[in-house]
This record gives sequence, C-alpha cells and structure tokens, in this order.
Amino acid sequence: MGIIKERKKLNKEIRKAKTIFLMAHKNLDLDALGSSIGMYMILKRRKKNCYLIIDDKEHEQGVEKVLKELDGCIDIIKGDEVKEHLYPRESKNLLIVLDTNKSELVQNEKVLNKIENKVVIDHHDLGKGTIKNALMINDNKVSSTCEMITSMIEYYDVEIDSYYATILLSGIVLDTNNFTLNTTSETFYISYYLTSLGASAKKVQYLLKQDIGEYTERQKLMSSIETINGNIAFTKATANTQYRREDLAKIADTLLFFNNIEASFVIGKINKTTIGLSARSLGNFDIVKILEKLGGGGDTYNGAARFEDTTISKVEQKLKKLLKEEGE
Ligand SMILES: [Mn+2]
Repeated sequence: MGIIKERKKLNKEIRKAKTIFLMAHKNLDLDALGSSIGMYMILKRRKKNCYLIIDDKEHEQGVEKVLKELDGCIDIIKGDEVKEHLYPRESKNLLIVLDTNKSELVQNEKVLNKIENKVVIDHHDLGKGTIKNALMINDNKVSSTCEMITSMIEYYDVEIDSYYATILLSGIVLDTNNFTLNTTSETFYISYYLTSLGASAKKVQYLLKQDIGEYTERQKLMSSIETINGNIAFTKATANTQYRREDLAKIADTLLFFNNIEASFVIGKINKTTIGLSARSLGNFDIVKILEKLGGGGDTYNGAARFEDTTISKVEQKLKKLLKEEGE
C-alpha cells in the first residue's frame, strides 16, 4: 500500500514542518474533506499548526453537513489568507494536497506557489497538469484518499474520535459507490477498522443522503440509455434541464453497473452556455484518448470534458463519431 511504503518520506516532511496547510480539490466531496480532516487529526496529534484551505463558495449536502457539525473544531481559512498564517521561516511550512494531483483542480492554485514544500496524497492517475516539485504519494489502486489516510491512522494507532471515523468511512463509501467500484480486501479491512473505532454506517447513510428532486432529475437521464459498440453506455439530457457536474458523474457511475458495459458517457447542460460530458471506465476502455480529442481529460476510471456555445446534439455527434472510429 503506497502511503505506508512512503511513510518515512512523508514523516520526514511532516517532522520538518511547523505549520502545515491542507488543501483538496475544488467542489469538495466527502473523500476530499474526509481525508483532509483525517490528516488534520494525525497532524494535531503531532502538535502541528494546521489549517484547512477551503475556497469553495457552495458545498454539496454531505460536505455542508460535516462543515456545520465541525464548526469551530477545525481551523479553516481561504487561500488568500495563507500569507497571514505562514511560519516566518519559509522552509518550515508544508502544503499537503489531498484527493487530486492536478494544479488546476486544487481549491486555490495560487497557494501552490506560496509554499515550497509540498506533498500530494492522492488516488487518481498522474498526467498532464500533475503538480510538480512535490513528494508524490499516489496509488491509483486504492479506492479513495480516505482509505490512504486511514491506513496511516491504523499504522500509527492514532486516536481518533468516532465522528472522524464516520467521515473517513463516508469518503470510502462515496468513492467506491457502496463498495462496488475499486474495492479491494484492503478497502474492506480499513472500513472494518473504522467501524471498530466507532464509525457509524447509519450516520454515513445520513451524510450521503440525496435530494429527491435531484434524484428524479437524474433518473430522467436513465430512460434514454443507448449502447454503442456493445460495451459503451451513453445517455444525454434534454436542453431544458441543467445538471451539476457531480450529477452527470453519478449517472456515468451508475451506467457501469450494466452487463457488458466497460465505459459510459453522459452529456448534459451544466450551465446556460456550457455542456458537460462525464465519462467513466472500468479500466479496460481508454476514455482519456476519446476525451482528449474532445478537449477534455481524465484518468483510467474518470474523466470529463466541457463545451461552450454548442448544442447537446452536436457534442453527441462528435462523441459518437469518435467512439465508432474506436470500435472499427
Ligand atoms: Mn477521491
């Protein structure tokens, strides 16, 4: 397991630092937030000054609930406020980036230049835009960043409150879609471990609860699924509904559950002028190749692209043409 193998290098960075900033990806989800909070707890036990950087203006419901419940327990700052909290000696500051390795995806890209010592802890594939000059702790075989952080907690027997164990578990449940994707024996073991610390499955369910209206909107897309080349599932929204990018991604996740499907593509409007495309793969179909031709990108399992000033059907035509060529 990557993070345990790299623990000495990681510990060296942590030991050197007096003040540590944690930053995950934009549009925080429970894996990003859970792993950040888990890391925060590890660092607090080591008596470090710690700040969690959050610039998102809006949060999805689970994240919103956790942030409300944790109000006051964690030092949260904005990217712009990093300057005020830096330790005077530059080399004594450390930035830990969690649940992404891409510069453009972090909460505040400018922070990357403000702190020289950097560690990235992530489970997504490396690629174009991967943060440079950082200790890279990356394992794309792991279900989630929460799984990585919990491995550290277990290895060092860090005492954590059952509430934090619950948040870490919810990150794993989210990223594995209820233990159906990227789940290994280690994932189950780590989840068992969190449960033994008092993580509550019921509370996880509460954090991951969905909005009925949003669910219904998503189901609409499930009624027009097509298959392409026999192993690719495709669906698209109508032009009069706007979806959040996470919703398109959730539908793409769901499409992978059907027989013979290796990859999925979902198209929908994400704001007035932008069309979003979300793609998923079980790992055998190269979605990145297709997405890059469309101006987007991703990794082995997840990817996306966006299009301005065009229509859903035009994007659909482009995508289908590429997929057909791929199938020939
Ligand atoms: Mn994740």
